[in-house]
Amino acid sequence: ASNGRPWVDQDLEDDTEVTAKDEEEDDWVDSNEENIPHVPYSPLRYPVEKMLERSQEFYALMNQRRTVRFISPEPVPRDVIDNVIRTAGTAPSGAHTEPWTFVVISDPETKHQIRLIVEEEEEVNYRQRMGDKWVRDLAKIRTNWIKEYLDVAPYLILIFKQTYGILPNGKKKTHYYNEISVSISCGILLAALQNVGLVTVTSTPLNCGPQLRLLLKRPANEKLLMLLPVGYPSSDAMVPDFRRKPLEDIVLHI
Ligand code: IYR
Repeated sequence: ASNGRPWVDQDLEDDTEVTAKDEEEDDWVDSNEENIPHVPYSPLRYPVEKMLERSQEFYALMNQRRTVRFISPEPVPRDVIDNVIRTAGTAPSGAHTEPWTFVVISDPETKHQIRLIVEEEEEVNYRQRMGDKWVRDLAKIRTNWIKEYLDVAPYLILIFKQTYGILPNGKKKTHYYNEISVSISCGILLAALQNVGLVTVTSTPLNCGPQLRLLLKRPANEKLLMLLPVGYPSSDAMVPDFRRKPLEDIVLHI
């Protein structure tokens, strides 16, 4: 299916990619930015001691991150959310196309509409689509299709990947590696949330993308990649007592 689109890695391909047929249709343009200047770059360099200390501290911070499904309704400053999304927008992207849209929902009615869509689909997911093995594999996490956090969290951030760009003149622009680019951006977003003491659940609601896209009036080139409810953890939040693999089990030095 990726014939003629060498930037689509077959291992990463899914049915939300632009198809070869879409491409034939019309109106694709080349970048006309070949004259962008190149400028010197010399960021701060740390002494080795400082590097060690910073690497240890950042690891300690990130190692505290947990997926939390119990989110407090307490308000979170909008400026913090803006900065977290600015940070996510620093991710690298294929040919610097920045193929992401972050939709931030605080409106209670819209959050509730999202909850209704997600719970209806998730009930079918758990009862039918996922199958017995998947549901058994999830038992240890104690989840089900009821997602209270979708009403309760002060913000829902829906991250869309732009499968192609649309220029002001209506022409289409290729968004190389859009899925991995937006996924990296989501990872940076998770780190930025952790950095300010907020929590989330990295949810990828199965079969909800099209309905949520329509609810939020997003264009057809945008596909839902992730839905993050964001807030402070509630005071009685619980998480499974998971352990992480030790370094020896995840690294190979050659
Ligand atoms: N999307 C469902 C099911 C689910 C799937 C996986 I894989 C998880 O790690 C957790 C949940 C839900 O959100 O409940």
